Amino acid sequence: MKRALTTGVTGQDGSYLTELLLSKGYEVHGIIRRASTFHTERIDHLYQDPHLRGTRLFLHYGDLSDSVTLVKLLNELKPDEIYHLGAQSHVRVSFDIPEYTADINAVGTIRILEAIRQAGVRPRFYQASSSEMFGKVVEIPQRETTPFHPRSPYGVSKVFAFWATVNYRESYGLFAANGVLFNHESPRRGETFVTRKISRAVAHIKAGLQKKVYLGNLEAKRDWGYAPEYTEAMWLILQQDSPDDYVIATGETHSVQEFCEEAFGLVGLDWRRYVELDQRYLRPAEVDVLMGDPSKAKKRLGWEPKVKFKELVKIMVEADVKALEDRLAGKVPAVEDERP
Ligand code: NAP
Ligand code: G4F
Repeated sequence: MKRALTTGVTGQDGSYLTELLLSKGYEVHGIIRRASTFHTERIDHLYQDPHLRGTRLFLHYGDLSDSVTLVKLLNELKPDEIYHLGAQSHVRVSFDIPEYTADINAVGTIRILEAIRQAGVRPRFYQASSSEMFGKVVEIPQRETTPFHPRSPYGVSKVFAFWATVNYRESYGLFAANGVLFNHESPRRGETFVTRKISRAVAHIKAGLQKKVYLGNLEAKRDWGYAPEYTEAMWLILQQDSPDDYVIATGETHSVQEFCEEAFGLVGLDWRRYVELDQRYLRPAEVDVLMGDPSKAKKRLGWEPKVKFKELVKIMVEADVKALEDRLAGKVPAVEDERP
């Protein structure tokens, strides 16, 4: 039985990846941060499964700021594969907390890579790199050879982590690989990312519980894919004969406004009546357009996206409408969606 260690196990991608690895027979160990409230709702269905609990899914307290624990866990667990997904992953927030973002995303990656060396283990290592590294893009579509020009502390931190991964591969012969993933979404997407903010707002507005949704730049364009398919790509990247870096994307790009049109349209509403601009959601520097070229992943990994834009919006809106209906049926009070 293969053993995987995952950082960011409580996040969107961590939860889908854990499902995938368990379905493939892996023993999965996840690192979670201590919090004052529960924050494992994305993996509770797995952790509470009586067939898995304490047998194939294990959670360990740790933090990417704490190298001692990382070394200790690697020594104890000796994993075959490490999926490094943990990060301060919000681009807008990275302008507010740049030092923390750099510490967790950039130095945190070095901490894990060094922990691997110090523990004397040879796991395969996956780094969750990001299309944000392309930033002010010099070509469309972006591919593995496109130069980076990050536009946020988050993007800068991910460029550091990308090159740290390449450097440990070249310096120490580690099987260390980057997945350069373009935006990927799902009903488990964090509520402050734009797609989920819109799909939740559509559900609340349709139910008469919210009047408006306040957004920033509607003209930004993103290459949005479906998260469960992207975690499959992560796994494939670590199953190759040799480590390499791959762009994972749909090859399409759509604006935030198009997302609004499609999402409100699905419930018969005109988005223009409900979407308002709030300057607070604008960024000091914006990434105007992202569109990836996944042809290397198709050729080498046999990976191809199946869910495209319209189906993705439908999956997310339908999930939020249903989740709200279920909550209301259970008489759980709905919460107005206006978080930073
Ligand atoms: P997410 O939902 O925000 O999850 C982030 C995870 O990192 C959470 O489990 C979080 O734990 C954990 N984390 C944050 N700070 C930590 C710390 N100091 N120590 C340990 N763990 C910490 O992000 P995601 O969308 O699943 O993305 C996964 C990874 O892919 C991230 O590295 C992200 O930057 C990268 N990425 C994402 C996309 C995308 O479109 N989703 C695209 C490209 C790259 P808590 O639950 O405790 O907060
Ligand atoms: O949903 P977003 O916050 O995602 P963003 O900034 O593209 O970052 C996500 O994708 C990256 C991959 O490229 C990941 F690496 C990263 O971890 C994260 O998962 O914003 C998308 C676009 C931006 O242009 C933003 O300015 O939507 C625009 N936007 C407009 N109004 C908004 C809003 N973004 C947010 N979060 N909230 C708004 O109200």
